[in-house]
Amino acid sequence: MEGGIIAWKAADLPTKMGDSPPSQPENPSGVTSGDTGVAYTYSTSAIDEDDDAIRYGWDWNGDGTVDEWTENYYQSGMEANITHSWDEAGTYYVMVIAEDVVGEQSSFSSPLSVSIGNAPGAPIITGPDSGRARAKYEYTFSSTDADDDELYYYIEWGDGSVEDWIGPYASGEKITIEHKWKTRGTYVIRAKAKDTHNVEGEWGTLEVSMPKTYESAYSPLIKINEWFSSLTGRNLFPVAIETRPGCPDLEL
Ligand SMILES: [Ca+2]
Ligand SMILES: [Ca+2]
Ligand SMILES: [Ca+2]
Repeated sequence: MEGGIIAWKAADLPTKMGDSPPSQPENPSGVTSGDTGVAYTYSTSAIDEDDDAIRYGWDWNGDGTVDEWTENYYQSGMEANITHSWDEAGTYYVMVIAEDVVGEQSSFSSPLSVSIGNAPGAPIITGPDSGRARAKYEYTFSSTDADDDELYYYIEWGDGSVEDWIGPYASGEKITIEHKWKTRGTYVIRAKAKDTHNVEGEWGTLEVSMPKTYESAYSPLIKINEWFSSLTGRNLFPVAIETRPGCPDLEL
């Protein structure tokens, strides 16, 4: 509804007319996750230095254009409530602007992120929780989405490398990815999933420990040891060499 001073006066409400715009409204408060077709209440307030009455313009999709003005004007500083529902699943950024009775507008509030539709679950991560640096291991990731949406995964290996929103994969599908850590240490693998409506789920984690470096049977030191041992029947180095079949990948 178009309002402004005329509607305000027609309603026989007191008018004050200053030329200062209202303050930037308080960041919208209200639910941040919900379902399609359900009406949710959002609130805000702003202050007008001239004590002018204020109406609020709500941008329900974060594109910087007001989609709906409040029907009423509110006293400066008074909380204003409005309800809204979304028809489609997705992540929406809700912002609000204040306009006083003379049409002076504030800037937009900061956005409130609202997820509509079910978020995917935190991915379950399986794979070896300990091993050797420089050996390759396989990890599987899987998340399910209650809406059966297809999913993308964002995976951090804990060493600075990431898989950046790979997918889409079917909900519940197990995806397998190889990784190797270059240096010894303890790492936390973290993964989150988002659905095709950009609704993100929580992080899943798995801590892995790579306490030793994988040594190859072809390591130069081992070759020298073998040569020495073949000549003398003794080891040159007091080493316990383990080779791990299935981990043939080497960086020497
Ligand atoms: Ca004003
Ligand atoms: Ca808009
Ligand atoms: Ca979903």
